[in-house]
Amino acid sequence: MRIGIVCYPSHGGSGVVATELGKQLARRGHKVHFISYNLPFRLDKFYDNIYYHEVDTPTYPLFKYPPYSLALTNKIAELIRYEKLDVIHAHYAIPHSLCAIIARDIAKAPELRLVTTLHGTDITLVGNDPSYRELTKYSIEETDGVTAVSKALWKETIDIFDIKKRIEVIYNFVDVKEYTRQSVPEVDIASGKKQIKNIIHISNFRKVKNIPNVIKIFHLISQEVDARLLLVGGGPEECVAKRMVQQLQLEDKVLFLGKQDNIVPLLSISDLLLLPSKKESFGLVCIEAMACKVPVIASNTGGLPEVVEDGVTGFLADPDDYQKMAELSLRLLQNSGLHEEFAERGRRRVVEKFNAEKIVDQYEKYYRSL
Ligand code: GMT
Repeated sequence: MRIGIVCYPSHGGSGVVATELGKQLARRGHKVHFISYNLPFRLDKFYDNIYYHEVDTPTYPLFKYPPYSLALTNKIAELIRYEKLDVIHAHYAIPHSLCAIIARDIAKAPELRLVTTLHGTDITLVGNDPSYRELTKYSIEETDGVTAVSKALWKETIDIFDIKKRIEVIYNFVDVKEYTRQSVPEVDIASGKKQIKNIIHISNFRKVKNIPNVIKIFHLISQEVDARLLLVGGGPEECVAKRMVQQLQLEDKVLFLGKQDNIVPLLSISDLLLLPSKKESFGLVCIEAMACKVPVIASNTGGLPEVVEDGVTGFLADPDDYQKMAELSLRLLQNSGLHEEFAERGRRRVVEKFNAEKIVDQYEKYYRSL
């Protein structure tokens, strides 16, 4: 098939899933065309069967805001004609889905199939805002196929937008050959003491990630065990985190590592992942961690209970209950046997349920069914 993938190129779950899906489809012989305003960060080298089309948004003094959505629509229409695409897969409803719908009309290609994958914030935060609500509902109803990354997101979408259309749940995935625990001797040495516990949090540091509770959980953990906190990623709540770290005098124990392209080495030296998000449709980082044998302490919201089995591959608690999350963390950190069981089961669960091979089969089958 000739497949166009429209996605956000930056660090963030939806862009990562879109890029990894494109890479896997290209490996299977499909021609994959990425359309975005920047090269997706995971397209780090030349891949056979992958093409990248950059959207340029010319501006003019009259335009208060650069009209990216229009430039994107134009680019998609051009590609539909020139590359004779069979499928356009839009990741994130706003504005990608609508741009693809209009582009199909412009290119007069009714046989082209449009697929939208809903990732979470496009529905629960952005799409639900009255300024975008009508548009989001229309996009969902007018694309040929819609998928959601968890049952929780599927249900939320139907409830919020009163959608009658069938929405297929296709879970996120990782390449389990790439995401596997590695030996990272140079980082182990840098930690000075091997027995120190590494607690990791990886996110875009938005409010929804509940960053203050990451720090509070770690603060309680660090009173009982020798530990340090690795904070990976960056965003608006970073300054909140820095202030709390200072107030709690944790400067020696918390490392702000910024955005990282390759997180496997960091996960490989980690003992626990914290994700106390207020909302989370899936939590891609949980399967990345579990694949690297890192148990997860997360909140019991959204799609997280579908990803992390409570008491089996990690523990779940109310996002506000940081004390319970700290207690559960310590239960794993202070019992190496239990920790190992959770770590092994986490890896097994990802291999069985969230494995790229299996999930990409589902997407391929879904395209063909349309
Ligand atoms: O985590 C974020 O806020 C970024 C956001 C995105 O659009 O990249 O993530 C959403 O999509 C990911 C990939 O499907 C999911 O793993 C995240 O759970 C989801 N984020 C939220 O629902 C808050």
